[in-house]
Amino acid sequence: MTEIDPSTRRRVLDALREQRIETPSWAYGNSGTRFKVFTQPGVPRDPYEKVADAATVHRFTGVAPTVALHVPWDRVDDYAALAGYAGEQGVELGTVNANVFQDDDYKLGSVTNPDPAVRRKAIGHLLECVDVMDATGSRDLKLWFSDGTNYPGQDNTRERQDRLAEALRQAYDRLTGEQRLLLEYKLFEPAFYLTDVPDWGTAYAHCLELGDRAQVVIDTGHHAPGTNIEFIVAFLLRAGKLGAFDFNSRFYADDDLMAGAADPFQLFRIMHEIVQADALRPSYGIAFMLDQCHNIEPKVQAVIRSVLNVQEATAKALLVDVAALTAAQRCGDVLEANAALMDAYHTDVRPLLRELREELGLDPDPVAAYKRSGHLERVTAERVGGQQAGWGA
Ligand code: PSV
Ligand code: MN
Ligand code: MN
Repeated sequence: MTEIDPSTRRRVLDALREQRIETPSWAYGNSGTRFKVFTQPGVPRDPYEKVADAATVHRFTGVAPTVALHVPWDRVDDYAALAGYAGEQGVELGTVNANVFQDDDYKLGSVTNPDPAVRRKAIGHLLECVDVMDATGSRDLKLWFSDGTNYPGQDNTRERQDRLAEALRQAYDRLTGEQRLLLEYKLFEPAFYLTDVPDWGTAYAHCLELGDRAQVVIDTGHHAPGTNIEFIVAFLLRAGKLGAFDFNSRFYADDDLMAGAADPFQLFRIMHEIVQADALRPSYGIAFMLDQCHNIEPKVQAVIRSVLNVQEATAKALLVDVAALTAAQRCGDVLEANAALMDAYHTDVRPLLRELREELGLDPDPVAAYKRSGHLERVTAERVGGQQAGWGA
């Protein structure tokens, strides 16, 4: 691509101004692998400090005005008060993520457990999460289940699907107003033989059964290597069933590395589907979230970098010459069609993004500005004994 013409520039800047990226509370806490959780200086000691870190990311990027909660990792006595605090900090509380994967009772599953008492407990937690949403004003309940089996014969696969459907129904029926249920799938882990919601097709089928306010979450780290994720995006968009993303990068499995770090071209291809469907604007309803853990890198800075990576992929997707692309597609010109995409992908959008930030009254280089701000030094002095994100807790 050569020069960006002024009207394209304006169109792209306007779309980018509207873009919203939600950051996860757990990205700010200490995290690690099953081998070691590393502690970092200045890490939040409670949900309030996680919200404060999310607000810091928003102050430097201008496009991350909400923070997702994970319950019970972010349990507080008064969620309305937490929401009030978030407002004072300049952000809002976003998606509520349920957690039915860290209790001894869930060894054989949570909502699909063969024991009805365990299922009741798990469903009780899902309903409690909707209570939290009522208090915080959150729109979305995000459900990911670690449920599955490790050995053939361990449990009855069809009955587990029935139990899952029953639990989802109870959670869905508890929603009111604009609230939505978002169902996330994952190929494997922690179950290794069979996972009860292993793929988008399973999630989609359950969401269809539930109704309009049930939609699918695509976590970019939850697929087999080589999966064409943008196809899934396109399919779900067409069906009106794409509710949210959990963006992150993977090299091997569910690595939870920074979005856009491992495969920025994949992120561009995903955002191209979104832009083509005019689904970027917040009013369309997709929640663009990050789901990441920063085990070895400074956390706030890494979240800022991830937000910028998503923004860069989006800017490139917005630059695709749709007229040229469509014309080439219609006449079967494979190479010109591909070139239309690649031209946009190869455009250096960093000057455009600097311009955007200047328009928004922000520093054009958020990472450098954050480093200069002294935030890390300040929280390191203030916060002693940071809280673990949840993993390995
Ligand atoms: C599961 O791997 C997952 O992607 C779900 O979204 C969880 O809520 C999250 O990770 C916890 O980090
Ligand atoms: Mn996820
Ligand atoms: Mn994951």
